Amino acid sequence: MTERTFSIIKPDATRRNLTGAINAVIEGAGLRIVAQRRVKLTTEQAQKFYEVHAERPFYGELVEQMTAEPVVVQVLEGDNAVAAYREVMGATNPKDAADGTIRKSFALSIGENSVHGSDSQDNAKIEIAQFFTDDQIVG
Ligand code: IDP
Repeated sequence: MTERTFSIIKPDATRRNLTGAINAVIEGAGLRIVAQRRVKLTTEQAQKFYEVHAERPFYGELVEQMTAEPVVVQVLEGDNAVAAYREVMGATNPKDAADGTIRKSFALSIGENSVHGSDSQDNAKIEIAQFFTDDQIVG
């Protein structure tokens, strides 16, 4: 089933000029980049995006990391895109990530782990709507 998911190429990756390398892995996995924009998140945007983690000890550090440098926000489209992207991203902690995944190849640590991907179709819709209007997504 064709669906869409939301992706962020995080500051640790944009800082190291890895946008193209990560996009090559995304496209190699059969996902199409149907919207993409480079943006510097405000503290308010990052806090809102990660508000489910507001009570976690790493929340402050996470918001700081996500606002330190520009990010690339994306909409990805493909068969079972949510699950397909989670698989190619790899585990949250790069030490646990499988070979060939984005996090295994590029992540620096559990916090600076190079990419975000929605964890459900419902969250994908919510996250996409935070950054893109329907007419900005060209499938
Ligand atoms: P996910 O990005 O694989 O879905 P989540 O558990 O939803 O993982 O966590 C969101 C983000 O919070 C992670 O991608 C990572 O950047 C950060 N994070 C998660 N756990 C830790 C931690 O234990 N220390 C520091 N940062 C963390």
